[in-house]
Amino acid sequence: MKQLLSPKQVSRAIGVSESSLKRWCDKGLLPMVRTAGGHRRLAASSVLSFLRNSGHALAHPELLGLPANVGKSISQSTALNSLRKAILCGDEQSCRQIAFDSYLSGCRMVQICDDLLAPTLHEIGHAWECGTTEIFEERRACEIVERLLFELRGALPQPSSTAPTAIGGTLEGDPYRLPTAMIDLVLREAGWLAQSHGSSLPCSTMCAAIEKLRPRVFWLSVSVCASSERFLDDCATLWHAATTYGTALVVGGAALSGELRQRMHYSAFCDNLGHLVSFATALGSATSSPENRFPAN
Ligand code: B12
Repeated sequence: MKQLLSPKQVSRAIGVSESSLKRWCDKGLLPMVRTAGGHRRLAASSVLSFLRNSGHALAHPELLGLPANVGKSISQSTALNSLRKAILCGDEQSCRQIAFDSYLSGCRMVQICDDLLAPTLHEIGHAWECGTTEIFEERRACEIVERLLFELRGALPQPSSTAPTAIGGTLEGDPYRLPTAMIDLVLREAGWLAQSHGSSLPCSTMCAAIEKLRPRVFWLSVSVCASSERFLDDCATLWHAATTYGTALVVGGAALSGELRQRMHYSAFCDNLGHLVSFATALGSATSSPENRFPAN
């Protein structure tokens, strides 16, 4: 998606006159920035946010760098059914359209991840288990979702440099990249300076990241756990680093059984990304004043 747009491009994309657009800008409905040369520019993320809030149609989405048919209102059940079909046949453009239509229809990123992308991937996993889906279809679906997450991230405004920070990823031996990329996306939407460090990270480098970056939150996504003992050792090391630097350790993922959790320390466990966002929002407001930090017990 194009990041900065001229008033002319935006007015043509929305299908209104440049003077109407400037009026919206003057009323503060659409924030504008000026380039070093004094030219007016609009951030694509602000334009999308204006369209979401106003329900205004999009006449030429391609001028914003979006697929040509984006901008139709779509219900969640239609989105889910259409995404299932599109992703299985590798129709990436339709997947992109469904994701952006959902976003423009008012769906939050957290709903897109928890209620649209995750169930679609769960189904693909089930179909693979039953032998009705080929491995290549599963891998292709993952590649598509990874690219979509990256593009959806580009649709969000840049977080403020004073926003609380969150980092995270998966431990060595856990190759699952999508949950951690989704966490990055939903925390950014919630106004956090979030950055996924990806998958298969040695525990020592996670601790080094906590020490160097001093995040408010470190998330650990756990989709597989080959050795419980090694995993629990790593978790104890991570917990020690987190408490040393006043970082909240948030854990989640399909492989985190109740049995494992009973033997670990963490600040919060969440079943889904909606829970994570609620926790982060409470933590973010509780720690907005510097003297009110999360206690490191
Ligand atoms: C894609 C995929 C892979 C890909 C991943 C590629 C990638 N780039 O990520 C690869 C190819 C690596 C893979 C490999 C294997 N896979 Co696989 N895989 C999947 C699949 C289809 C989707 C996984 C996914 O991304 N889901 C989407 C995420 C977003 O959903 P989620 O994990 O449930 O996460 C949600 C919540 O748990 C939560 N959450 C997750 N993490 C966190 C973290 C925090 C902090 C919080 C708050 C919340 C949270 O929020 C998310 C959104 O709601 C699943 C099916 C499934 N049920 O998920 C099988 C699945 C997990 N795989 C399975 C299997 C068997 C394997 C293999 C053993 C296959 C093989 N024989 O080689 C290997 C094992 C790899 C290994 N080293 O361990 C089985 C696991 C069965 C089991 N119970 O153990 C599943 C369930 C498929 C199935 N139905 O049989 N797989």
